[in-house]
Amino acid sequence: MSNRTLAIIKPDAVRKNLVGQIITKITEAGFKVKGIKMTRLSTDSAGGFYEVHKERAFYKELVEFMTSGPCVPIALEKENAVADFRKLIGATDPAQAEDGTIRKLFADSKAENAIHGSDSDENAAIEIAHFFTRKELLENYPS
Ligand code: FUP
Repeated sequence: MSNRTLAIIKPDAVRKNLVGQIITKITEAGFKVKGIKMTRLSTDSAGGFYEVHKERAFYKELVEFMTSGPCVPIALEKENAVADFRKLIGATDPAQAEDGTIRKLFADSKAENAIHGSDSDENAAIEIAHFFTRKELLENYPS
């Protein structure tokens, strides 16, 4: 699973009709789409996804936001995917993000920051499995 990462185009960006522009940025940066869907997370699913932040003050607000509308999870492949994707999306707080990054271009705040990217190869594998079965990934489609 190294060379893979999970992106989520978050509900704020879906509401703002930015799905196409964000996917274009991702593919222009050399990432290949291996799996993609639109889904609305349940409270259980969003809570589980962000389990590591359970004790944080922003957790409840984070789960409410992530369940507030549909999001678009995308399994991506590229050499050095995790690090390169985090560079492409920029800092958590868009005010701190570098020019040209997806969060700088499209995010409004630290809480509603347009896009998620896995932070390690191990988490990428876990997060891809959170959204996609093996059969839903490109290489497993019948040719
Ligand atoms: P990132 O890896 O950049 O997505 O950031 P974190 O894993 O630290 O945080 C996950 C999500 O929690 C962020 F995308 C937005 C939310 N968050 C807040 O709402 N407030 C904070 O102070 C930090 C994170």
